[in-house]
Amino acid sequence: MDSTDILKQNAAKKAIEWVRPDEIIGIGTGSTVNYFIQELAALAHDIPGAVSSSEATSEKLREIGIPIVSLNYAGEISLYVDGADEVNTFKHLIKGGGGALTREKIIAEAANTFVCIVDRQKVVDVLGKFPLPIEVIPMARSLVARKIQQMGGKPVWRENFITDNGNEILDIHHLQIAEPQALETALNEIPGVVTVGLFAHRKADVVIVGDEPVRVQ
Ligand code: ABF
Repeated sequence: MDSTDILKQNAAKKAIEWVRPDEIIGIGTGSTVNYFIQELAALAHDIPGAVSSSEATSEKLREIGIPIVSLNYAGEISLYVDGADEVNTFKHLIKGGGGALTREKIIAEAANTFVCIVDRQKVVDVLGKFPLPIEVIPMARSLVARKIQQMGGKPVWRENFITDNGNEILDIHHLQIAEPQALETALNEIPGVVTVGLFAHRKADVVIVGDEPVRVQ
């Protein structure tokens, strides 16, 4: 295991402190979350079910004996644990590097507490070095790309990638996101945009940074 993986695992271990028995939990996707699922295995008998953000996560949860439930069945959930691609000190996030941003944003919105687990390399002063993913309706891809160019971004089509919802992704380079909430609102107003990978309006409530020692923000 390399040193970044150790940091991810440390963050994942800490997040277990937020898990309460007998409550349905929301679980995201990615390598950091995979460490969280490993830790969750010891508590699986106390967890009635999980809302999952991807097929990959669902498979791992089934392996440890946690049933998958739909969000429509679960309603409001108390806890959502997920990773991110970048995090700032205000707990605003860039997510969607793995392409599952729409489900992730829906589950985050439904959760009372969103605990984000990252290694220290994901923490930045200003969001935007990591290209911002935007899920778009396929017929609107060029339109959305032109609008984003006018806003100063450089959209790159994630070719040969279709989301779980049948849509496409533009990754926006060259953004210095000084005002994350305002940018999220502006991007959401472009027709054809399904989900913006900026989580500023529904930001994380808690950020656990895998560091030496682990930091909770
Ligand atoms: C998901 O997984 C995404 O929002 C984000 O793109 C990614 C983080 O993955 P990892 O933990 O592997 O860096 O949470």
